[in-house]
Amino acid sequence: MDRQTPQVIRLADYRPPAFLIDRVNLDIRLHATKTRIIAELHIRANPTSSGAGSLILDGDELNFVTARLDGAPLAPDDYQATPSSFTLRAPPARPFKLEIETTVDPTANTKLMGLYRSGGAYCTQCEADGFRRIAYFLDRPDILSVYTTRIEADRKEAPLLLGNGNPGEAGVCEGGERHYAVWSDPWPKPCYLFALVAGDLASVHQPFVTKSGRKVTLGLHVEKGKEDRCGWAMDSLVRCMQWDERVFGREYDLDVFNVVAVPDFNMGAMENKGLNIFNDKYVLADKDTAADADYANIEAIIAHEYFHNWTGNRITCRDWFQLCLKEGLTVFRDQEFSSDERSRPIKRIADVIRLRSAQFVEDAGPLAHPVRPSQYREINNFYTATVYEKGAEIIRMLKTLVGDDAFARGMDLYFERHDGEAATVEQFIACFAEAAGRDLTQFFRWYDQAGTPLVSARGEYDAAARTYTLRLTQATAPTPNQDVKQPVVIPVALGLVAQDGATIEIATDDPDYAHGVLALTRESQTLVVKNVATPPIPSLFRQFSAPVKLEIDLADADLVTLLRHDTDSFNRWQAAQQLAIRTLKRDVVALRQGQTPAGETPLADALASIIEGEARRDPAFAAYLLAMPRDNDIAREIGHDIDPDAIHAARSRLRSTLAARLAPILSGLVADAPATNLYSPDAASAGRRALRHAALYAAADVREPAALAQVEAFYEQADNLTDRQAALIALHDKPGETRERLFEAFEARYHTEPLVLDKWMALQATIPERETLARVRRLMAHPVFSLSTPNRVYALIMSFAQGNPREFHRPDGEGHRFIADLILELDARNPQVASRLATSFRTWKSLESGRRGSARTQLERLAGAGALSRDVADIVTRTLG
Ligand code: B3K
Ligand code: ZN
Repeated sequence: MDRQTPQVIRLADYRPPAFLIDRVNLDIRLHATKTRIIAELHIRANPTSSGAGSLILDGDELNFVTARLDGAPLAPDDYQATPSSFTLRAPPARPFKLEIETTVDPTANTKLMGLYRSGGAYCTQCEADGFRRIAYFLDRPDILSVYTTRIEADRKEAPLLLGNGNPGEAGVCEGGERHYAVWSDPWPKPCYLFALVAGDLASVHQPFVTKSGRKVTLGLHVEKGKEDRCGWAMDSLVRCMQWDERVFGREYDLDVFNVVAVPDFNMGAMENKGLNIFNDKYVLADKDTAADADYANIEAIIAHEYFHNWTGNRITCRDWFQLCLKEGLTVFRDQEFSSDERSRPIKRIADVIRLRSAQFVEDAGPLAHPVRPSQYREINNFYTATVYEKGAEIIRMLKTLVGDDAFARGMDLYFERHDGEAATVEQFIACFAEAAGRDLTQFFRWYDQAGTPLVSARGEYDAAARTYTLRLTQATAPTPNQDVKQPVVIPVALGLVAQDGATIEIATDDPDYAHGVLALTRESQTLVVKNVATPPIPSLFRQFSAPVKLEIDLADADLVTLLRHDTDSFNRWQAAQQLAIRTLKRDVVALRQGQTPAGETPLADALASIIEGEARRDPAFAAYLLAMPRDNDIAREIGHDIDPDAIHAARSRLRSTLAARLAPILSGLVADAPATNLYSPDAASAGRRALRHAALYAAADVREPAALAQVEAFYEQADNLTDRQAALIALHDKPGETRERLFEAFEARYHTEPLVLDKWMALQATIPERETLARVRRLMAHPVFSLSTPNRVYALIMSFAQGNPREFHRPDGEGHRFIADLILELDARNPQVASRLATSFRTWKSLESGRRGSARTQLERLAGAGALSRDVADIVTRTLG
């Protein structure tokens, strides 16, 4: 196969497997460079599929040793084995047992897919197609098998042996140096959920009793010496297990649940049955090494992986096109858990910021794809914000449209009907159509159609008739391979606010309106509201009821009214953002015409008048009101002809304007210094810290020596990482001695903590200054940095490429060249990490022409480079478009 144009796999070509594998018995003898795997596969022809023919198993970089059929060695003519496949030419018609022995080298495995080593331990990652790097198999999610795994290893090197399912027999091997453990998983599962861990790790255990009385031992396994950083993850695990019982009626189904933290991991974590494997960044936490955001992430990701036990594991995906079936739904579930545990309004704002910054950008560029793609070249490139975050938004809209009760009935039906199956999105949606008694055909377009719909709204008030007429239209721009778009079903949660801030009741005969939500199903629709006594201000998409862009012509004064009085907290925050974006857009235009931007904004007075009250009412919300759109957000809102320098200058100007107006009001909040030794990671405490940090950030902008000294004092008094990091953030774009001194102090304090130095590197990589590229190059030589550890690459290199638009898109093209060089270097080592880095070019078409040219040069250079991985080749080809 030509590596530059990998083969396209299409949803339309799906066929049920010709063979089934009911049982898998694995015997894995771990060795640093030559691990031996004997896989005993119990195979039969699939009765629902016609014409079996030869059996072709997938492999990837496997060393074949021997094969036996029903206990007898195979003759050379009976089979063919290569590193990437095993073919049994004439499989028996009756069920048969195929034993194949292979060897792999886990130490040489730098791709971190299949069996590899991390921090001295052995671990695995099989999703999406890593199991074939361990054993020849039908590596597709619709092959469900019951697994037994015997793991054997050196006793000293790996005293702890973990597998899927429940622990069974264990003992010492002959000679006494090696030992083994047998693990049995009673639940049929696809091979992407297979896992093993073997190593010398520290373990923390806790008992858990499910609501029906099953006794479960929860285990957390981490690098030795880190056991006292497991408390938060364990607490989160217990809470999410109870929540899933309460809210979705889902109970755990094994005797043990193990979570292992490893330092080398391509993404966040993996939901292997009964044995979740995590990037250690999402497990370890104490007040000195994890920030508030880390605590929130750990809670969410522990829950996400645990929730997969039902949405993903008990019910899995028929094929990889259905990825959103488990991912979108599980993200929705973890978002709901965090909302219930923390603050629903704050969680919604955080999730929408993330959706817009990752998914809207993806959906507006060359990598746009439907939530359920219809084709792919490399499935690992489809673990995207679209599949995950937009996938979750679709579930949220479904709940809004059918109502809470029908949604709950639909979920119950789905669990009952499809337990133990590999399902499709159609089957999932059918459960809700049935539960709600509703035709969801049009709703299904959300899965098939890429692009963010643009909703335009125009309101008209008729004083004589006392009616308010709202005209809404929807349109979705063409995306790759999809020129024509159909209207989708858009739930518009809305309210009307009077000029004095009072709520106006909505009285309408419109059949598409119910309980505060208008279902916009056509290209254009009109809602007529009666008995409206004064001209209203529409508050649309409350709680961000649909993943769309809204275009509405509101006066600044109307936005200020919404900011002050809307009963919907999301739209209050949205009004502040909108006011900021207006100012920023205007100032970017001025700057590009060589004028000095005004910087003035109605937002300053509006915030000044409410911020003290908000700070008392909900500090976390006040902090969000004060947080201005970041450079990338502004670029996304402008959308074309992007000049990152002008955007940064406009933002700096707005920041100064707001700081000058608000710093005096906020100064009391910084002075109100944190009491020592009282750190608590709960959401309310984190919210109070976030507000104090917003105040510190504003204070730092005033920039007198006294202001800088205040930040430094704050750093020195801090008793936790969150506060220390906030001081660095406040000074991060304030060149000078104070900044460098704080960065040095931070490094000295944390030189033995790579995960904390990741934050230190990420902050430096995002300094919006021309010297940053040189700084990043210097940091690559820092003892903690390594291109082999994904966390280090994400912290330093990815932060530069995706969090520092001024420097990545330098006018001299050096930022683009630097990242392209690294993509090539990383690709040889770890294609998944390289391909994630390559997505940094996805906004290139929206840049102004000079920068666009240098991005194109580098993309073409990458496209022309020989021996690219399928992962990077796919991203580069699609990005060039
Ligand atoms: N299911 C895994 C992601 C696997 C990524 C494969 N490239 C983690 C998660 O979404 O829970
Ligand atoms: Zn997931």
